[in-house]
Amino acid sequence: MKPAILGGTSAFSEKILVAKPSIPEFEEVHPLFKEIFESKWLTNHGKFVQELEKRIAGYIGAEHCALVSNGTKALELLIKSLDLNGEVISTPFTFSATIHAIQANNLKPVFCDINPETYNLDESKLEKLITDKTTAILAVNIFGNPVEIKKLTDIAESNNLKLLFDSAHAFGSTYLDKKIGSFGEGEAFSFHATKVFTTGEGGAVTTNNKELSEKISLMRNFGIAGEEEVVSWGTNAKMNEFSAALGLKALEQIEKDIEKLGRLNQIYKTNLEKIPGLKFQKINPDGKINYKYFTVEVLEKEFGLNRNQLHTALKSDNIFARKYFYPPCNRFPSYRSLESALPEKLPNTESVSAGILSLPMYADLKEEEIKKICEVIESIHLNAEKIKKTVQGFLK
Ligand code: T4K
Repeated sequence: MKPAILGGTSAFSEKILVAKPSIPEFEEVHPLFKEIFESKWLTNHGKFVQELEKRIAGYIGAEHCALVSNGTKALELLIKSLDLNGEVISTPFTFSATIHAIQANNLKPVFCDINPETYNLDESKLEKLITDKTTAILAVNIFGNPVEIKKLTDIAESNNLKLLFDSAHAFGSTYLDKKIGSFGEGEAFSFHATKVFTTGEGGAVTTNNKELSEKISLMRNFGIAGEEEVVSWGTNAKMNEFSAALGLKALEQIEKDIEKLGRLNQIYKTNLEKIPGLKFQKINPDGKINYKYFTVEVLEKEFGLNRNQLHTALKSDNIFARKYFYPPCNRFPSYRSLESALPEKLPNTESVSAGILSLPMYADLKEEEIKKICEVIESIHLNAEKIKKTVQGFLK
């Protein structure tokens, strides 16, 4: 196989994108949508939102679930509900929303470096960052990989800090045989189109803390407790009925999807592990992931090309991988002046972020398509020298 970047025929006639939503058949959601059209009840904590909250809490094994309009609002409201002040320690190797949510609450993010194998917060570096201003740790289960929850809980407890989780990627993942979603003070999920379980746009905070959940439920609806009662600060972060209806049907297929993604993950691994210079994320041995992301770290010396060159070469073959997450949040203009944002202090974040590539992964992806993607990657590796010359000049 000749890579398309060197003039070969493109491996795919149509674009293979990094994600594609896994949604039920239209016929399955149609009766629910019809009911919404007939009842004309579209939003404001309708019947489908209430039902989905119950079902998600049941699926996760958390006592409470508050649905919201997206994962960013879930994070913002979770943080807000804890009445924090000062500094919150988190990871720079995440989607922008994690750190923006800290900033949106007028708190100062403090970046802690990641473990270079798991890509999660390195808890052994965390304690040194705790000051008398620290009030919370916001850990991210990156690519669905559970963080060291037990160790983080111990650190949080012994330092009197709140522990909360950005579990946007981790719906359906488990830690010590328990679903992610009921650890710490609370966990924030995203149900965006790119996630393993989607409501189009959507999100949730799950928790075992009744008071917290009630607070969030109020805040997502302007703080309104009754017709003439606004009891707290609030915003509009409500989920609508169409999203909830879609979610009710999507939830029925989640375990099947995770099983399928697990098989696809294995096919990627089997076909890629023989290629030098591709490193895989190490999964927490106490956890199980939902397999929604498949990432490789490109080690330039062994692979022959760097991540950017591979990313460009794949595009010629109609494979649209993504650099999740590059640049890391510590390099964003809003955060780079922070003392903890200095790249020298975050060597693992910097190197993982420079080498990481998310390959296409979704339940509808066919096994043959994955095998073909792997063949393309192998042929790119075998032609690395020629490709390097071709892309030189327009890529670092
Ligand atoms: N915390 C973490 C750790 C997160 O990763 C995220 C979101 C959040 C918090 C915040 O949750 P939300 O507020 O978003 O609910 C995407 C998503 O927009 C974002 O939800 C996600 N993380 C992030 C990792 O990825 P982009 O800018 O890469 O998305 P986009 O539009 O380029 O889509 C990626 C691919 O998905 C496309 O190539 C095609 C496919 N796609 C996308 C959409 C929107 C579809 O097939 N259908 C669609 O409707 O950010």
